[in-house]
Amino acid sequence: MSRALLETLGLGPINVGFSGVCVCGHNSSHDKLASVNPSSGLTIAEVHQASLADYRQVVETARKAFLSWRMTPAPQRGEIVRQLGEEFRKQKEDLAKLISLETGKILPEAMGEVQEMIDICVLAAGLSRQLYGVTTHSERQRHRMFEQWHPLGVVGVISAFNFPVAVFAWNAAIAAVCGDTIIWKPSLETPLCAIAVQKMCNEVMSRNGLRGIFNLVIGPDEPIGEAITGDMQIPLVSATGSTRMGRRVAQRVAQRFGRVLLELGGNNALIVLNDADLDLALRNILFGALGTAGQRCTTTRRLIMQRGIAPKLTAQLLSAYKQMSIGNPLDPSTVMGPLINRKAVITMMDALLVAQQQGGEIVCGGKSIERNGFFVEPTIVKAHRDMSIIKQETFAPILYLLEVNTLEEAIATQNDVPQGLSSAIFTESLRSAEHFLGAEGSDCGIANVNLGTSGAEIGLAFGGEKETGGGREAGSDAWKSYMRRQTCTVNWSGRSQLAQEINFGK
Ligand code: UN1
Repeated sequence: MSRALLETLGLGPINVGFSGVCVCGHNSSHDKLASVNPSSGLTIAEVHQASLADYRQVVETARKAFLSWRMTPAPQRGEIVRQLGEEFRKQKEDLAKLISLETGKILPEAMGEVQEMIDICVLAAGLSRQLYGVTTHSERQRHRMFEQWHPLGVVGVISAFNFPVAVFAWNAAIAAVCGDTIIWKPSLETPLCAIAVQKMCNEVMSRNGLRGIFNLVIGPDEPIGEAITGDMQIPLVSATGSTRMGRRVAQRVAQRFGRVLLELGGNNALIVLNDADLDLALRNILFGALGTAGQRCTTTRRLIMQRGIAPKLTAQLLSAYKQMSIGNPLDPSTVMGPLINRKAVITMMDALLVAQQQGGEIVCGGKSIERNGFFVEPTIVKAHRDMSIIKQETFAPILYLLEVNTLEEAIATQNDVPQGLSSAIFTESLRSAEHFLGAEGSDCGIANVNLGTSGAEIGLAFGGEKETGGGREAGSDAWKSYMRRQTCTVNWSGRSQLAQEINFGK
C-alpha cells in the first residue's frame, strides 16, 4: 500500500534514495536518511542527504532566481502561487496519506493540513495585489512621502515534523508573492513529505519556465542548519521547532544582523469556568489534547477548571479518554495515531515520572502500548500549580488538570509559564470572556473564547509571545516580515527645504 502511494506521488521506487537537493536534480551520494513509519517502526524509504557543497549550490540557484523573481510583478508571482495551490488541491488526498504514513497523524487531520496549504496559497494570491505601503503628508511644500515594500532575498525555512508541509507553505506562499526565493530545510523525520511537496513546486515552476524559487535541502542541523543560520545571503530565517533550537537560531542569525521569525514551544492552557457549556468544552478539550497525538505546538497541555465544574468535567473527560481508539492513522476509526519516534515515547514516560515525583497523580493512561510502532496511552494527570514539569512543553498527549477558584486565579495560572502561544476560555459570561481577552488577561499570541487552543485558521497572524519566539506567520500583515520597508520622500518643488524648520547656512 505504501509503495503504491509513493509511486502515485512520483516518489518510487522505494529504497532507492532521492536527491536531497531537488532543485539541482543531481544525485549527490551522501549520508542516507531513513524515513520511518511511526505506526510500524519500519523504514518506508531512504533518502540521500545534502552535503555542504550541495547546499552552496542550492543557495546560488536561489540567489540567482531572486534577481529575476524580485522584478516579476507581484500579481504574476501571485499567479504562480495560485497554481501551486491548485497543485496541492489536485494531490490533496495522496499527499494527506503520505503525511499520515510518515508522521502518524490521522487522515482527517492530514487532509486538514493539506487544506491549510491550499488556503494559504489562495490568501497569498490575493495578497499579491495588496502589498500596500502608506503615504503621508510631508511637512515640506511639494514633497511626497510614502513607504514601499521590497523583496528581501533568499528566505530560509526550517520546519518541524508535526506539520511537515503546512508550515512550509505558510512561509513559502507568502514569501514567494513578496518576491523572495525559498530554501527549505524540513525535519529529518519527514523527508518524504518534503520531497513530495518539492516535486509539486517543481512541476509548477517548470510549467511556467521558472527555476529556483522553491528549493529543498534535506540535511542535519550540522552542517545544513548551521549553514543557513550563518549565511549572510539569507536575510530571513523562519524556524519552527523547540525553544532550544530557536534560541540557537536566534543567536546565530542576530550575530549577523539577519532577521528571524520564530514559532517555538507552546504550553497552552484551556480554562473552563463554572458557567461554561460543558459539552462544548469537552469536545474542544479532546481535539486540543489528543489531536496529532499531542504533538501540535497549539496542543492543550493544561486544563484549568473552576472548582464548581471540576468533578463533573473530570468524570466526562475520563470516560471520553477511555473510548479513544488508538492505532493505524489511516484507519477511519482511529482517533489518535502514534508518536513520531521512540525518543518521543521515552520523553513522555520521563515527564510522567517527574510529574509523579512532584506530586502529580496519573488518573488515566500513563503507559506506552506494547505493539509495533510508537504508541502511547493518552494521559491525564491531576496536577498542582507549583509542579515545575507543567511549565515545560512535553510533545506528547499529557493533559495536566488544575483547579482554581476564580477567573483571576485561572488567568494567573495560565500565564504562569515561560511559553505564550495559544490560550482558550469557555464561559457563557461576556464579562469573563472580555476580561480574558483584555490587557490583564491572556498573555498569549492566540486567545480564543469557546473554542480550543489548536486548529487556528490562516486568515490572521499565527504565533506567540515569550519563549514561543514572537514571530507571526500566515495572514494579516505577517507578510511584512518577508519584505524590507523603504521610506521614500520626493522633492518636486525645485528648491531645497530642510525638515524640522532648519535654516542651514543662510
Ligand atoms: C504547529 O503545531 O506548529 O493551529 C502549527 C493549529 C494549526 C497549526 C499548528 N493550524 O493547530
